[in-house]
Amino acid sequence: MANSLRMTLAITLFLSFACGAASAASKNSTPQGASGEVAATENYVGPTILNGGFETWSEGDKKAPDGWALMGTGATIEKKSSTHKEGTYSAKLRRHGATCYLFQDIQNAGGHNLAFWKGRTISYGVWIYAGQASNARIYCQDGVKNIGYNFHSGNRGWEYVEATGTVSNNADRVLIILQLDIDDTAAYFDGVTVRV
Ligand SMILES: [Ca+2]
Repeated sequence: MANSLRMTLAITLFLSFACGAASAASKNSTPQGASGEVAATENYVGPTILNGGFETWSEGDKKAPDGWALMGTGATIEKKSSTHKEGTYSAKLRRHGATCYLFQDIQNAGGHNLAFWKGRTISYGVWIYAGQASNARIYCQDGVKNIGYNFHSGNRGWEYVEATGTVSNNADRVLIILQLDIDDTAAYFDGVTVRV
């Protein structure tokens, strides 16, 4: 009986050690999938926004790009290659009579959910080309409040406009919003990023 007990203990200890070693190995490596994508690990956050570079327009060149929604009476959106900052295309947003918005709820981007974002401080930004000050901006709305914003200076050039904020603990959305406020103008947007 005593020998049997000792054997069971030895096997248990061996298994715990082996599992611990395997666990430690997985934490310290970044395994590559067949497609070359980095598999999820403890420290890997994954994509935080979809089509942030406005390269994909499955619905057409004058419909909201994939992952994004357009809102605002009279607003137009257009895929543009003539003026872009990254990749091949940008999104040209034009206001006509009412404040307009191009927005994306990023709560499920990269397989995340609201729990991932709540209480998390994020930095987000976008390249904007605009010709009027205090008109084109980026901000984040979490259903409780706006968490940060920033405007383009209006200098008729590309500027990286960014802001930082902390998502509310009772947030019910995480909207990244590109907006044209006040005047009927147009602006180009490209390369939206969200860092956590
Ligand atoms: Ca682009």
